[in-house]
Amino acid sequence: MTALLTIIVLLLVAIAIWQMTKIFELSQVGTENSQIANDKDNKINGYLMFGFLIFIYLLTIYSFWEWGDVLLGTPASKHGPEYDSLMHISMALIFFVQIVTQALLYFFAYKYRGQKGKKALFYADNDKLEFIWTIIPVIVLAGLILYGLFTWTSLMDIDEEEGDPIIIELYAQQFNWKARYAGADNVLGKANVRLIDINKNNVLGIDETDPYGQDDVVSQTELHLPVGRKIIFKMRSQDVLHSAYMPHFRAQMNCVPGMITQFSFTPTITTEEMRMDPGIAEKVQHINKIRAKRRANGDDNADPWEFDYVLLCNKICGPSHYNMQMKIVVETQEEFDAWMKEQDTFKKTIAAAE
Ligand SMILES: [Cu+2]
Repeated sequence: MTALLTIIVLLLVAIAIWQMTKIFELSQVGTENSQIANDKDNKINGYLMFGFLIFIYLLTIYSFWEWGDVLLGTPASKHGPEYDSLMHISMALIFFVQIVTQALLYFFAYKYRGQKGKKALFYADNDKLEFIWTIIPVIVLAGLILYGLFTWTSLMDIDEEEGDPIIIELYAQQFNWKARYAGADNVLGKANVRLIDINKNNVLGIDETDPYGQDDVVSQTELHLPVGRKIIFKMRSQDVLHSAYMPHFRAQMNCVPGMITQFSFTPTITTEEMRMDPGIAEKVQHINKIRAKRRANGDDNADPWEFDYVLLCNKICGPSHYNMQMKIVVETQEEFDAWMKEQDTFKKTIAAAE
């Protein structure tokens, strides 16, 4: 019964809508009701084109004004400024081209809007014009690619013989990082995922028989780096694709299961010094203001925050990817040596477990 009533009600509503549209149509008699755009319609669309141009320009300016401070601040590695100039030049070029081409696009859409009696000009081709708009992008892009390649070669400084580097392994797994220092001999012992033995605390699968591995030091919580020393990172992954991302040092490299990837940089600013950086100080202040408010409301994540460098994962590797991180401490060589002294070597860890 209810179903029948519902159907009847729906039917009546449909009839009412149909009747109302009929009345609306009748009331339109006498006004122009053509589907073909007239000069007035075209003019409105022409102005709307201009309106959209202004909208995207304003949106760009607003985005920079509102979120400009979340861009990466002072680079903390030797190659950082070089990397930043490549980024800035590329972005400046993109913005310049985008501002000019968008303005031309919408200006011409307005200028050549439809008008009664106006006919499009048939213009087959123009070799000179085509040459110009081909050769300019070719030169600019080739220059940019060459500049990028030179920068890349200069950044990928993984020569172990030069500059007295420290070799550190970054080991990625769902969802944490571990760091392995090569020890006094500065050579990492062989390691394989099959040799992982949790009972012996051999979390990285270091080969117990390899003499190079005996003095290796594994850190599961913090990555300590001495300032001014070249560091060569060797990345491994236990399970899926991860990416070691250290934004303050302008460093990122994928961690691929079954192979070792490399990256190197020289940290130039200690954690203590970076905390004094005006950009960082401002960020910390801003976050602590938010945290103070949370504290007042009794929410969690409300403790005052202090800046630390961080190693993040930059490949979406699973549900806890967002929190896959490790604190990085950049300190003086003396502080680094003192920290290293407190760490257990692999040999000691194994002996303790047995
Ligand atoms: Cu990951």
